[in-house]
Amino acid sequence: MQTQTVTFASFADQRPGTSGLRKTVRHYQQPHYTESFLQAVFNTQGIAGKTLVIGGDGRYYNREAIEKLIKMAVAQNAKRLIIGENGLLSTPATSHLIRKYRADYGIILSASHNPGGIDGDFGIKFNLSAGQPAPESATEAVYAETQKLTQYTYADIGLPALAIGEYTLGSTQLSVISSTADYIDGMKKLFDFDAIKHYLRDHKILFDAMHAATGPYALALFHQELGLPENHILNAKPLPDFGGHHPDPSPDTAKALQQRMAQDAGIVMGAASDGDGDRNMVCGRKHLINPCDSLAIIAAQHAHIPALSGMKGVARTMPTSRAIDAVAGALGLVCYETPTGWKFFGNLLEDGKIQLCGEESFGTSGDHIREKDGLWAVMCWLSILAATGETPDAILEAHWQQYGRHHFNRFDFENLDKAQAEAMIAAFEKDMAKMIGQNWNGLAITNAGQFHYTDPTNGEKSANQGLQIQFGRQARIITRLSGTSSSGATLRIYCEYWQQDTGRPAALAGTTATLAAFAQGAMNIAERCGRHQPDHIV
Ligand code: G16
Repeated sequence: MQTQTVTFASFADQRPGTSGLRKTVRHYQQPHYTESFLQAVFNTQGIAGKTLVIGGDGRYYNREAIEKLIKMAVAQNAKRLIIGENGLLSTPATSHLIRKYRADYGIILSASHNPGGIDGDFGIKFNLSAGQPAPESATEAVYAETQKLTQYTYADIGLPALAIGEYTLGSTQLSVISSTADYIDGMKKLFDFDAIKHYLRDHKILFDAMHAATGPYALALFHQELGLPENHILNAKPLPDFGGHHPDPSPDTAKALQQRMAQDAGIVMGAASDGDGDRNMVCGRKHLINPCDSLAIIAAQHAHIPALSGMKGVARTMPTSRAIDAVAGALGLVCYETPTGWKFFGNLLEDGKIQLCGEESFGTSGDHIREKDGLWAVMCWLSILAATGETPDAILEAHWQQYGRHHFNRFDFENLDKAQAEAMIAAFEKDMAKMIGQNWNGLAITNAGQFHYTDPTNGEKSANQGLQIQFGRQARIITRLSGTSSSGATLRIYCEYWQQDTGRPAALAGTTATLAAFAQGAMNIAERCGRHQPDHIV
């Protein structure tokens, strides 16, 4: 086997964000850019003698990146590469496979919910041996490595088509496996398939795979295993540009789902997932189930979900509404609050402190893997529906009645000038201390400042994870800059307002929108960043 060593000038911009290194496809296509990041992962995690799981969400540039990865890993004597058929693996399936095959680590080629195609985004993230997203210590080590890296080696060989089979390349075993089989087997151990199958005989759901990684999994699970008619799974074929759509489950993007639900009154629940299958959106006929409420309801109803039997602890990210805290309080569960980023749940799950976790950005999962898992969340909902015979709307409304409603919305300002946005956040932080004790619209500000996190399992500290203004248990405003945008800066403002009696108008008219307007004014977004309105309200 011939190997080639390539020398290049190191890159300064390869610091991973909330979830891996996300850049535009064209940025990744620069000579040596992809290889530099991969080599930095190899150098910090090791490659000779290692077993890796490799998969991607099927987006544009996936195949090229996988081929580069294989050639580099072979030249550098990886022991075994486990790859999904045609290079396709959802993020939750990758986490499952890393655990199942006791791999040393995994590499996922995905920019998750970001748009795809040649003008879209690409991303690389890596997960450690328990299947969890690399923590900050590991991603910072990769970043430091990229700053000095000037060389990589690859094998000058032809590669087999990524069809299921075992191949030998140099001293590396290449195992191309079914993308779905192991994952579906795992699901069988977590849920009562017979009960759900029985329920789906008389009740129909609709699932939108958004032409992304989840399509083959949804067909295998809902159609082949659970008997849902095939035409109830929309956009099931993974496409490099996601069919020109934005693979981010939300009422704005899952249009096909909404149209079909409007046409067919027999559909009780709609669901969708994102580019790499880790996010989920669930809706009834009347309500979108806000992800914060969905998490709280899964916790409240966990007795109906075999995967969550014996649940002791739960966690949410800091911006996620406190709906789950109310449930945890009532059920005697411990509830943890982490920074944004699934990676922060990893140690809590690994340590057995939590069995359920989730976040506002449409992420929910349990302790079966170390990633969020869109299909798992849908299976939780199906378990609840099958056990109670209720509709999602009825379950949501009954939940609000019992625990009060935590109104929640996120207001996103996209593509801001990065320097301006950072200066605005810094100036706002300075002003915040003065806010404590002030009254606004009848609400007292009880706390204001940065959120810092100390991991309770190992004492690792993560500072400056977002600014929050607290109005006791009544309301919260949180703001931070996104760590997943590929260009400029995205400012997120998360607003939560708790209303105990949902039968009456809320005491704060406009609830979350009024809170957002307050934050916009306090931060002076119009003057500092030239924006008057958010681009998206989720
Ligand atoms: C990732 C993280 C999530 C986070 C989301 C948005 O998800 O795993 O924890 O909520 O990004 O992060 P940000 O607010 O920094 O943009 P995914 O599905 O994109 O990998």
